[in-house]
Amino acid sequence: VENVLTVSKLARAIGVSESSLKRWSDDGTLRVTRTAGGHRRIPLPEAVRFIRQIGAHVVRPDLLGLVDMDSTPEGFSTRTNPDEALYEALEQGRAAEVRGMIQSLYLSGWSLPQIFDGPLRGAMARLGELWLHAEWGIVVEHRATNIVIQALGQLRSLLPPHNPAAPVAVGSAGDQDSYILPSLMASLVMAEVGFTDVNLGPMTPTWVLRNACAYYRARVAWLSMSVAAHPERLHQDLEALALDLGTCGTRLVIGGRATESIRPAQVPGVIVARSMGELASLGAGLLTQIPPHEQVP
Ligand code: B12
Repeated sequence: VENVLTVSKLARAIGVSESSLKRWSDDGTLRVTRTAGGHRRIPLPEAVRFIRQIGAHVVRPDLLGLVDMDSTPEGFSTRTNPDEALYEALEQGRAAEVRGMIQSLYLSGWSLPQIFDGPLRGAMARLGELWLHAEWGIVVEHRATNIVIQALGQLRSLLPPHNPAAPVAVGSAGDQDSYILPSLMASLVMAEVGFTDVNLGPMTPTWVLRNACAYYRARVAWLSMSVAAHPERLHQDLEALALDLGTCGTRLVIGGRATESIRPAQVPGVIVARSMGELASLGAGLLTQIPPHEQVP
């Protein structure tokens, strides 16, 4: 069911008066829809956009339906460095708290790349050290990965409404690559930039990615590379993929921890990015290059 708010609910959620919200609605800062009877309604993603824009502080997240935010520690999103709290919650498997923390960062104005390249990447890298010292570390990293998947799924419901006419970006991780999070993050980043994102996920052979790009007439393809078990073969695969995608007008962006091991600089037609932040900038740049008649208004 779509989460749609009344003015009174949103006002109480962020601790402002209903009349202020109505003023913001009248000057266009808050975009409302109207019921048949003329009452203002605010879809949750618009409420989220508005909260981020004016820097509002959410005092009653439950009224927005974001109940997990109630389990985040007091003052979490306003701390300059939430890395430690996020790491601890992930390490101890406190799923609701992690989901709430991620929502809280997003609502307080962090961009998706800031969350992904910062606290999330940092926490996962630290968790990755644990198995070297104790077997339990393997439980922790599996559990943490799945908690982050939940958090990312929730984030999607907070993104601005998707325009079905937006150009498509398709992506995956390679056929030997079981890592779920990097491609999932790339997908959300492309969605936030304004693409229709299609994530094929881990263990995807390059020919499958190529077929999907052709089917969707993708403008952009991303390939996440966390594992390069056979760098030579991967290098060749990438060359062939870049060539094929080039002929159908799809730009190929690659990134991930294993990128360097395949000498990407020597593969023509491949754009290398080091972070989700770089992917977002590239994506935004590529969107502006789309011919005006194909652009979404
Ligand atoms: C979770 C995890 C696993 C899980 C994965 C679950 C899953 N299905 O996703 C499981 C348990 C399966 C696993 C298995 C293994 N793992 Co592991 N794993 C991790 C861990 C802890 C987190 C990975 C993760 O999701 N990180 C979060 C992502 C988002 O971070 P990221 O990859 O750095 O991505 C960022 C950038 O690279 C970039 N980026 C990524 N992709 C892309 C794509 C594009 C287009 C762009 C622009 C940018 C970009 O943006 C991201 C955000 O900033 C890492 C630690 C770490 N450093 O990450 C170890 C780690 C990667 N694993 C490691 C190892 C050794 C293994 C195993 C070999 C263990 C074993 N003995 O079996 C196996 C091998 C699996 C395989 N097939 O290769 C080592 C690798 C060491 C090395 N030098 O290669 C690490 C570093 C842990 C460690 N310190 O020892 N692992």
